Amino acid sequence: MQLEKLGWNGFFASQARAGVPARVASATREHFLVWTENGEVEASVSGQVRRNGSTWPAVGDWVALRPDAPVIQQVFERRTVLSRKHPGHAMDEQVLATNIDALFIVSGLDGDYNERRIERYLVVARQSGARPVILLNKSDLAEQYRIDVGEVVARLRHWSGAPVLAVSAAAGDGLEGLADLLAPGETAALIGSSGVGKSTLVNRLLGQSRQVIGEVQADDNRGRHTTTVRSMFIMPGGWLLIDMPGLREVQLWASPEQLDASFEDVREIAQACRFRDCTHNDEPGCAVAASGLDEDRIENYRKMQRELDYLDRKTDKRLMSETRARWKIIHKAMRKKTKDGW
Ligand SMILES: Nc1nc2c(ncn2[C@@H]2O[C@H](COP(=O)(O)OP(=O)(O)OP(=O)(O)O)[C@@H](O)[C@H]2O)c(=O)[nH]1
Ligand SMILES: [Mg+2]
Ligand SMILES: [Zn+2]
Repeated sequence: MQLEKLGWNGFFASQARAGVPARVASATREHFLVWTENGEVEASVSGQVRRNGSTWPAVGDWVALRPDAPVIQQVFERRTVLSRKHPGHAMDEQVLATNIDALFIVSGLDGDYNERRIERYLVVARQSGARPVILLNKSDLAEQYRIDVGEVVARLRHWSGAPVLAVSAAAGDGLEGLADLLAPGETAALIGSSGVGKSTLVNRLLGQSRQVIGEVQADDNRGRHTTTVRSMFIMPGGWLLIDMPGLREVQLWASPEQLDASFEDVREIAQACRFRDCTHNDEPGCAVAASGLDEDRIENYRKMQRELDYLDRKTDKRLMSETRARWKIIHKAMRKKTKDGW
């Protein structure tokens, strides 16, 4: 397997010192399957990487293996990082996947459909450096749940600025446009709640049953967390796709400024607020409150604003500034990329 087909490029080549380059294709806490030029091997993590408290490998990472044994001795600097705040009380970052170019935000057009959740995932995507794509799966069920697909697609396109596709992984509908969004060697990841059909999508795109599929509960259309390992697959078009376990909660790991990129409409209107530092929480002369924008969307913006302000106050400043430095690198790289063309 040529490394370029796995996403290898100059950014990683320039970091290569000793050892055998490999990409982490699947990761649990301690077990890693990595892909090298010579195929797939199981790898462990060297004592040195452990002791240094250096970056712990995640799915998508480029690493160097010891020449004599499948032991990860270096984790390369990442181009993009998909992460969230660690679930629970810890004020830590949890890395979900790395070096992804696109993030597929998957929702089911059924009883579990929730636009506020999509807004949240969009912030996660923007923070990661990957381009968001919204996938509305189970289009075959929309009518039964009285969801007007055309209306939903138009609204999401309007406020997300991202490509929005209504698809049915089960029936194989609407998937033609999907492959066009990725170039060969690029990597995408699937994010969404349990039961939205992420693994069904992987199997459908591969044309074979590689991932186990789970039933959803009849009352709330939620899944039972069937997928438990993050793993990467090579798609027929030559791009790579990471299937991930469904998330129960998505707390943000971002700076307060990061939020605004996902709420340009709210931001634009906010310029007319009487007070420059208006938080759009009942202040006099608040233009956002008076705008007629979807009240739920504004409330979700406020909620995430409070969440990020809290995170900003509580987080170890050193840690956060490291994360910010990384964002700067990512955004610089993105601007360059946009200039050069994708
Ligand atoms: N009607 C319909 N059902 C679908 C579609 N896609 C997936 N499903 C069903 O949704 C259920 C959950 O599918 P999975 O692919 O296991 O969902 P997942 O997102 O991978 O779930 P986790 O691994 O638990 O995160 C299964 O019963 C699938 O058959 C679709 O397009 N239409
Ligand atoms: Mg799954
Ligand atoms: Zn205001």
